[in-house]
Amino acid sequence: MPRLGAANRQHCWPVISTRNAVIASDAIESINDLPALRRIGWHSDTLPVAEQSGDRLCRVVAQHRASLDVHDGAHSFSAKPIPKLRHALGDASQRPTVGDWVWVRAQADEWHVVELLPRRSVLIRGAAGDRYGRQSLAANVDKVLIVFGADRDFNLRRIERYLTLVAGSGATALLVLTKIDKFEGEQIEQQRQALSQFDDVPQFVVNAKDSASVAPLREQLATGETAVLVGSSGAGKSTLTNQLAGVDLRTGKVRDRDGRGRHTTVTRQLVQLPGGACLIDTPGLREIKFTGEEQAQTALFDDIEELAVQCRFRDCQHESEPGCAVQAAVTAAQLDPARLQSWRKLAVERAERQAQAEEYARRQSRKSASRSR
Ligand SMILES: Nc1nc2c(ncn2[C@@H]2O[C@H](COP(=O)(O)OP(=O)(O)OP(=O)(O)O)[C@@H](O)[C@H]2O)c(=O)[nH]1
Ligand SMILES: [Mg+2]
Ligand SMILES: [Zn+2]
Repeated sequence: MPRLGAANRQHCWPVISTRNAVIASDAIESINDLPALRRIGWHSDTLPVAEQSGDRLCRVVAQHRASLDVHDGAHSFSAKPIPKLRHALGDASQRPTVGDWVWVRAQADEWHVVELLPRRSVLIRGAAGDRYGRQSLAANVDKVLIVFGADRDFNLRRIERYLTLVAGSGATALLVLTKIDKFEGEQIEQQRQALSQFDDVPQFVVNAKDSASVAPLREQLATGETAVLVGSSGAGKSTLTNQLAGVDLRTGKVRDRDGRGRHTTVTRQLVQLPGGACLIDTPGLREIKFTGEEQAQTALFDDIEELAVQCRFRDCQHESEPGCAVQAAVTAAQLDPARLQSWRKLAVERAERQAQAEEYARRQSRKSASRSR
């Protein structure tokens, strides 16, 4: 059996290489231990049955190019996904990602990730680039914390994009405005007001560097829950992780010129909070691309959708049709035209991605049909 690292009691688990670690005396007993696994976010009162004795149920806690760091409730160690999981169906979102539950098996003197368990929730975005592709950002998460700074990072349209992405994930969104200590109260108040359009999404306004300021956010992260932080580079995700978890992840300066971060975090990583929740820090996203599978937004634009059903024509495009309730609201200054524009743009984009996804699926099935001929 490959060697295991000694049990790690810290909240942030430095991963022990399989090559030069020591065998922990409790390594065997700790295997598939329900209470231990519940402490790292396992949600059920029972455990699935292992295919082979010795298989270890683990959670993926970090993702590297060719390997994963996994945790079995007592130890963190490195394991390699078997080829089937590395190239899963050509769809990258089906490969194990941080937060996933996997079966890990000892083979020769290495640990291998042999199976991916079904996900309770997963945050997926369209992969960067033109080709149709999907990338999962985090799996089995309860909450997605959308983090943005009160500086030039503040952008309502971008928040709408994140909310759209989260809507299809099975997790709940929270908004976290950071860096409020750097700006006048008046500016923060304006931003708060602007955020009131997302009034059904819980909101937190914080100085990520100040423990008292993040206390209300900390209360949201209950024992056994998993949350993931997403947002642009420089938004303060790692600063928040450090504050909430009491760890010391690298954080980076933001460029004065344009307020952009420097992509300091490069790997996704799950850490445990003292309160018993798990938190996943992620690298800043350059692009929020849809997969086409996001659910049509009901809550995000419910004001517009409520108006739309009042239009005279069922197929009203809300442009210049007579009896258009949406245009009437814009004229009466009850609806921000930028929001209307955004609603349209997101719908068009989702439809385009959906068409791309269908085309991709057709091509894949043609390919597999010709292979089986
Ligand atoms: N004053 C103040 N500075 C903050 C706050 N949040 C983050 N910062 C600073 O903003 C910079 C970027 O923070 P990070 O935590 O590295 O940002 P990140 O979102 O992890 O960025 P990437 O890892 O690049 O995606 C650092 O210099 C932080 O100290 C805040 O609430 N107040
Ligand atoms: Mg970071
Ligand atoms: Zn209309």
